[in-house]
Order: sequence, then C-alpha cells, then structure tokens
Amino acid sequence: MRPIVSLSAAILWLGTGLAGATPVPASLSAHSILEIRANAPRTPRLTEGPARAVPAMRPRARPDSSVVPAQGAPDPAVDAQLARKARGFDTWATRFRGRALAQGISGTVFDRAFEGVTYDPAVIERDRNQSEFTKTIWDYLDTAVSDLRVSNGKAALAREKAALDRIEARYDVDREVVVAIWGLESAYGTFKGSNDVVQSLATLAYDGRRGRFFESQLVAALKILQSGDVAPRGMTGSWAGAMGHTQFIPTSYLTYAVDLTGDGKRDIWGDDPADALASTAAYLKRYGWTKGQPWGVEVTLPKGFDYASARRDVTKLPSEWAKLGVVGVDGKPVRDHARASVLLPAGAQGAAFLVFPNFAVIERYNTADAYVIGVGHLADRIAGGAPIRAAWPRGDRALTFDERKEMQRRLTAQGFDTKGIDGKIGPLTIEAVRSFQRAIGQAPDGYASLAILEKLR
Ligand SMILES: [Ca+2]
Repeated sequence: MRPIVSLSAAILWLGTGLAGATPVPASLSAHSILEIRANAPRTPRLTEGPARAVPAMRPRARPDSSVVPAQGAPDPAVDAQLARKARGFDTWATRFRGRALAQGISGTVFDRAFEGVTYDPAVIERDRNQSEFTKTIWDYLDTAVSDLRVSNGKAALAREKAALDRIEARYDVDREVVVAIWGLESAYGTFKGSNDVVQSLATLAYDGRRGRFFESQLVAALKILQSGDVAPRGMTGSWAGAMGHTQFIPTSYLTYAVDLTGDGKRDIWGDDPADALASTAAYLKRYGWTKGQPWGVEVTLPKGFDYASARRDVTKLPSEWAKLGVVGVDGKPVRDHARASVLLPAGAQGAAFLVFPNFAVIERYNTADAYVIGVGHLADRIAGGAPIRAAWPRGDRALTFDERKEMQRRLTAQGFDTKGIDGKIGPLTIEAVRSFQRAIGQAPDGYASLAILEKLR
C-alpha cells in the first residue's frame, strides 16, 4: 500500500500527493490518483505560500460552467442545476449515513459532523480544474526553495527546537526534512487550508471523479471526529481534505498521527505544530528514513557519460560512480552512504544528482521528482547547505498536456511505443524517448523536451 500525504500537492504526471500518509495501493500512488493540481491558496499570497502545488499548476482557475455560476448576472439554468445538485447531495448523504454507521460511526457523531454541511460547488470546481500545464522543475524550485522559504525554515527550526529535539530523539528522522515538508505543505503553518473537511470530502464523494476514494476518506474523517481529537468544525483542510500543518489526508492521520504534546489529542490543526511535525516524522520513519543519509547529492557527470545508466533501477555505490567520473560538485567522490542512482530532472542539460534510498522515502509523501527534490534541497538549505550549482535549461518551457499526448502519439507511430497516450511522462514514455534519441544519435537522457517533440514532428 502506498501512502500519500497531501491531496494537496500538485504533481507531475503523477497526480497529487495525497499527503498524509495514506495507504494507497502501490500501483496508484497518491500521486497517480489525482492529477497534478495546484494547491495554491485562495487567499492572497503575502509570503511564500505552500509549494505543494508542484510541477503542474494551472495558470488560473477555469470555472466549470456546468456547475459554477458565472460572475455577473444570475443564470437561471445554473441556479436550477445547483439546486438539483443540492437535492441530490441530501439524498446521497442520507444513504451514506447508513454506510457510515455500518462502519462503526455513531449516529450522534455523524449527525453532528453533517450539521450545516451542504454541497460545495467550489470544491468540484477545484477537482475538475486539473492542470494542463506542468511547471518546469526550475520554476518549481524557485518557489519551493526561495530565499524566503529558506530563511523562514531556519527561523522555524530555531523556534520549534524543543519539539524537534524530542521528535528527532523519538523517530530518528533528521529535523530539517520534517521542517522542509512543513515548509512546502503549508508554508510553515501559514496555509493549512480553511475548508470544512467533512463538507469537502462529502461533496467529492457525492459528485467527484473519484467518489469511492473520497468516501473512504470521509469515513476516516468521521472516525477522527469520533475519536475526539478535534471538534467537527475545527477539522479544516484543503479543498481535497488534506489537513493541518503537513497536510495529512484522513486515512494517513488515522494510521500515523501522534500526540507529542501529551494532552491526549493528536492536534495537527492548531497553532502548535508539534503533533503535526511528530506525525510527519513518524510517517517518514515508517517508510524507512535513514538518519544522516542524504536524499541526494548534486554531482557532475564526465564527458561521454552513459546516459542510459541514469535511471532509478541502476544503483551503485558512490565510489563506483566516482570510478565512472561521477563526482560531487566539489570534484570529490560522494561518500558511500548507500547505493545510489543518477537522476537527471532536466535531462543532460540541467543538474545531476546521486539519489539515495531516502529519496524514495520522501516519495511516499508525494512522488513527483520535483516535490522530492524540493523537500530535500529545502532541508539541505535550512541546514546551511549551498544552492544547486548547475544551471537549468531555463529557455525550455514545460510541455502542455496536449503536447505530452502528441509526443506519445508521435513516438508510438514512429515505432517507439509509449504503451498508452495519457499525457503523463512516466517510465514507459521516458524509455520511448531514450529509444528515439538513440535512433537519431542523441544522448539518451530520456528528457521529454519541446526539442524532442519538434524532432518528432
Ligand atoms: Ca497533542
């Protein structure tokens, strides 16, 4: 089962990071469930904002005209449709009550949780506003690891020292990575989301594209209320039900949330982030975090590097990589922390990293490479580390969803089967790109760039 933490995060082709450690089938990582989505706060962004909206963000919201009233004059047809939706929601809620009670929710808890809860068209609008545009990794990192987010992270690290001392001692997870996740998920508690979680999840369970998933989250949310950890209207979160400082979805909360403060409540929503940070550390520990091991280390590649070996399933000790000329940006071999893979987020043109098993642990929060690198690099910077040294190919823009599909269509038509046309640049598409690059005599870095699409045309 694959966890996901925040349903908030946006994600490359993978979809959302349902943060929150949620058990989700491995085949459907958090990320593959939701598509990329921007979790940008709707409130004005005064400071850095969450950077969970990872690589794929819509430039702006597109109202779904079938449900959401347009601004300006009232539209009777839209009003009538909303009224129908609202009635349908009430009928659904009555039936759902029976299913919830059958799963152990008490009638009293259910009725209190649903008091005043109505169909929320704004949530459906967000759900349907899937991203068509993918942010480039450098644009993402500019926001995710901005100087402001780094300095705020250092301040947060100092401010929460007492809690972090206890968390590190108890879970053996480096404090900087916990703080970095906090920084990306909610800008250190600044943007935790103010949606009523029961209302959002009920709306998505009734009318969303993944009703079963959201109904299971809603049942988990009711179990949280039944446990007494939080009062119904205090259970707030993102439009998709990711809650608190580090944006746990309800099933993740049930499995991983802990009470560090000792008041008997696992409070991930309040001003004190201690429980949320401990819960995040517990989550990372559960998925195998090794204290002191880097997520990744920036490296330089030698001339003539075999780009075909830059893939996650090719692992070697850093000392073995060093024999092939892959060394740290200081020119020295990287320490043998563990076996590592070469990761090239922007192909041969951008930064190169050796990534270690801790990289895969952060992926349990959100599988987008950009998110994982964002968390890891922010943690490094909070710890006093240097910025990424290599230049990114900033002249490149990200492919749109339609362009990604076009690339897959053209690759497949030219004999480089992507095994599907879904607009997601996954391992099969990357392999097809590599094969195409070999065929045209280019370094097979697998980077699905606009230049490759143009070559295919
Ligand atoms: Ca507590």
